[in-house]
Amino acid sequence: MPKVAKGETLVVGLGVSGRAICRHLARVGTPFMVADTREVPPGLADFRAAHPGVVLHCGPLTALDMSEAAEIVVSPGVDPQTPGLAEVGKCRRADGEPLVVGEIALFVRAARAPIAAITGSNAKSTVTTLLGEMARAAGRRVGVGGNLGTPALDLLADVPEAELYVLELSSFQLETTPCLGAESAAFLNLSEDHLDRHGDMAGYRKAKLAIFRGARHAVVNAEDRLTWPEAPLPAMDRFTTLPPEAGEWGIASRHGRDWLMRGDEPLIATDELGLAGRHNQANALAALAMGNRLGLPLASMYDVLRRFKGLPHRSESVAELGGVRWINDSKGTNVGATLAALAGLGPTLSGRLVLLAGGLGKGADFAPLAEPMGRFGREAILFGADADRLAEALEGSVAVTRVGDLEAAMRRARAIAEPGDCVLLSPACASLDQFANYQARGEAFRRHVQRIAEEAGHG
Ligand code: UMA
Ligand code: ADP
Repeated sequence: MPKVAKGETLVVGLGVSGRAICRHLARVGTPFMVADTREVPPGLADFRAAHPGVVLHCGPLTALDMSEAAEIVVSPGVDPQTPGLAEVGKCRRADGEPLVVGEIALFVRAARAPIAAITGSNAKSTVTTLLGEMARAAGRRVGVGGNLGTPALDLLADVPEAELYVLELSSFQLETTPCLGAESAAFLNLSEDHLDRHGDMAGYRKAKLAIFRGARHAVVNAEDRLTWPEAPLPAMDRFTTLPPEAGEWGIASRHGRDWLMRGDEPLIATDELGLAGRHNQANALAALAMGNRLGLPLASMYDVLRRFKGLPHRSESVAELGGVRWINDSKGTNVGATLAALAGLGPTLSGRLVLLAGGLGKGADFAPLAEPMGRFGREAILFGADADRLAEALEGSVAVTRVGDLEAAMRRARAIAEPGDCVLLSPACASLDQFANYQARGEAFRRHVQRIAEEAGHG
């Protein structure tokens, strides 16, 4: 049986993170070998070129003897319960640290600047990008990445003089991080996702709560107790979309305008924000609370909030045609994200929402969509693998039409939308039944809107 040599580190996975782990170990001079459960892992050619001579094992991990490995570093997509790994999951190294860790454990060991970390079922990328931009606007040398963009370990080399790291962290990454020690850690929200890996909501939440281990400051959602740490931390800020209590970050009306507030103090009017929707106002508040803790000046944070229009595919305004807004929220890949988009955009419209949804529902319960669709919806136009399950959940609350694909859904939307309405692609589902990924689905939406604009003579 092939064996990890005594004292060598084993890297599991040869995807984006796995290759970043290899680069890091090579830089710090730690001897390592690599394993991937797939016969032909995706990063093979890259790996061979970058690390000639490093041993690679492909296939089941049960066929590899790990008994003398100094450390095992698993990629986020690899379940620590995978046969072969599960058996060594409880082992400790001589220094008492767990034998099996993830890339973020290595990052914490090597980083020489404070870490601001963001997790949640939704809005991680938006808040991470906002906070990173705020730090940049304040003149800080900052490395921004993690689950989004650049893998965390690559930031150590890309931004060697960093004064701050802003990391988006998934439950998969947190599950294998023994102690993050963040200067500021935010847990934004919790809704069903990734239950196939974590078993149930309790397991999923537990993985995410690891963001608070060793943290000096927490940012949590006042409206969702499940985001709160179980043990007290040295400092904590709470955000809410309601009028805030003393010390909280929230939203309140003053002289006919809504304002982001800290306690009684108005900060910036919501109509000045580049981002649309109530859910994004919550995201802005979370970023402000973290930035404030990190000592970023309010003025430069407001500048960013005015100019940041959001990331592509997240409640992204694509066009306004004949009084109808077309919004691409293709990243709405779970029910929680679509609920936020409905509740965030619905109240801002003079007309109603035409929702385009469907795809792979990952076994989720769609019932919570019925109430906001009843309140704000004109029609739900459904396509893809789980259209029938969605229809079952929505019928009786709002008009429902089933079509074959996104393009047909958009033709139908164009026919029924009235001025003041918003056509919202927020599928509440993964895209993989009809598209390569959520980006391809969002690009298809954008292309069809462009065509509609040209036909209507707007283009
Ligand atoms: N895999 C195997 N065998 C292996 C190794 C991987 O079958 O030995 C499979 C995994 O089960 C998974 C796929 O390969 O289906 C990719 O896994 P990976 O760990 O190699 O993934 P990476 O390419 O390293 O990308 C990971 C994150 N992916 C996951 O967590 C699944 C990326 O997040 C992240 O950007 C990247 O590291 C850099 O840190 C993506 C993601 O979908 C965007 N994240 C999930 C989400 O946001 O919901 C958590
Ligand atoms: P993540 O990185 O966690 O997937 P993103 O910022 O990419 O988060 O946004 C993903 C989806 O979540 C988008 O469809 C977006 O509309 C939705 N979303 C944005 N803000 C919130 C929020 N505060 N609560 C719930 N969903 C949100």
